[in-house]
Amino acid sequence: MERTLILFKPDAVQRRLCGRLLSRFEDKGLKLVGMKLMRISPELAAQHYEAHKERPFYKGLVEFMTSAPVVALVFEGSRAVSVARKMMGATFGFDAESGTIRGDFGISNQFNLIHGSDSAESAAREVDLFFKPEELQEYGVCDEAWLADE
Ligand code: IDP
Ligand code: MG
Repeated sequence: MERTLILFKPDAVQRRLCGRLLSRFEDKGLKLVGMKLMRISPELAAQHYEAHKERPFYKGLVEFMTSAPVVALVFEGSRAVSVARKMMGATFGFDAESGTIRGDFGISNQFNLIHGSDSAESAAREVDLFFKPEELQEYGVCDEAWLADE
């Protein structure tokens, strides 16, 4: 079973979209194992986006991500990382397919509502950055056998 870190970015919280975004993940059958409303510090943003440090958009990205609260979530499920990435859609809202979160709710590039880990390795690193082990829940759900057949 795989885990992935999802962030509902400041624009999603400001636009009151969190409930609708969360519903999509619940509908898909991913299991919520961690969730909190939080403000990202500049230090955490720098760690999280370390790979983009040299990119021209980096400074604006850190300003955006620290500008207002986000919701951090951890979902667990079969192939959770790639399933969540498909649900998010392409990076830029104007480019993302309809039916995806970015494709359905936005048209901007920087303000693209959601972050999702891009590999199992990034997910492990990012879950660790955002959550203490005791903030993650291990529990069974009654329809698990019907949702994960491996
Ligand atoms: P991803 O979020 O789809 O994985 P990345 O390439 O990892 O996309 O970029 C991280 C974040 O940086 C994006 O979600 C977006 O908020 C921002 N970003 C990426 N490219 C640009 C750009 O060209 N202009 C402004 N912001 C960008
Ligand atoms: Mg990325």
